[in-house]
Amino acid sequence: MKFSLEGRTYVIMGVANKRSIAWGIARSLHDAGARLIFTYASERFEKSVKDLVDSSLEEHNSLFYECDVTNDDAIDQTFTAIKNDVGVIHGLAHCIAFANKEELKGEYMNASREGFLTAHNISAYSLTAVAKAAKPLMTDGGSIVTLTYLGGEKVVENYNVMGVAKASLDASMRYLASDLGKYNIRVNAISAGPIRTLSAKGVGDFNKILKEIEERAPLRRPVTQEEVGDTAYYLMSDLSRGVTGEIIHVDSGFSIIG
Ligand code: NDP
Ligand code: N5H
Repeated sequence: MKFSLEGRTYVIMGVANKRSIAWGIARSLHDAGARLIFTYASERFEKSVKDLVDSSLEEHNSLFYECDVTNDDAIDQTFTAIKNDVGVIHGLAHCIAFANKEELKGEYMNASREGFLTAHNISAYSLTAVAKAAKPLMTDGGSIVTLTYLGGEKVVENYNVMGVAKASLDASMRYLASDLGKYNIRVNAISAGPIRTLSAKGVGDFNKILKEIEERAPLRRPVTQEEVGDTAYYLMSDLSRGVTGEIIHVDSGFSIIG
């Protein structure tokens, strides 16, 4: 394979279950021969992530670490442990977001200060915090990929405070790309179309959202975790060596429709 990822190690943050976008990324990178390091928010997810990896990825030599991105000490400890255990990493996939459920309906104007700060803390600041912690491990250069959504660029019903947090995430991605380019570390975002994951469960009217994609998106169908995974593979590989500070829409073309 011309762009094999054999001999390379990638940190995947945000696998909750087999429907997670992070899991689509993990499988694409694994298929290209990469070694994977998984992080999860708390110990209670350790077994389910390990079981998923053991039962689904052939001949893996993955490693697992707990990392709650709201905690600076936890981030430091995680990346110190990764440095001690593997030394160098070649990329990181940040697939983490959270907002309180009550913020994801009605009018944005009603966002509480606490809800606003929680969404920004977990969904936007965390990229900057983990990029800073990962940088010393990327001594061969690297690629950082985050997951964003159209609601950060345009107003999307019910997305509310998450849209404002994604706008902050998108801008953080560009500033990080500017800071880290001199170390040959690239930073990009994938803007995914709606995918039914645990996070998407119970928020908004997902069937209505998917119906609109089927009727109006150029490709007339929703995207899959695999399609997002393959774009992450492109961004992690040398195929994308000239690309940084970019948002790639993997959304069946929906974002171009007015
Ligand atoms: P998942 O529910 O599968 O993943 C969300 C992840 O966020 C979970 O693994 C969760 O970890 C993690 N997380 C939440 N809080 C924390 C924390 N404090 N520390 C560490 N991890 C945390 O959903 P998706 O795969 O859909 O979401 C992944 C990304 O994709 C998000 O950024 C989302 O905004 C984005 N996205 C999703 C779209 C969709 O339609 N699904 C569309 C566009 C973008 P845990 O389970 O361990 O709590
Ligand atoms: C316009 C829409 C639909 C309405 C808004 C959805 C926003 C979703 C994003 C956040 C991340 C969802 C979220 O935080 C859910 C939590 O309040 C409750 N869920 C949990 O706590 C579960 C158990 C854990 C695993 O979830 C997290 N996140 O930790 C947007 C959709 C069309 C697209 C979409 C779903 C975008 C997106 O950013 O995820």
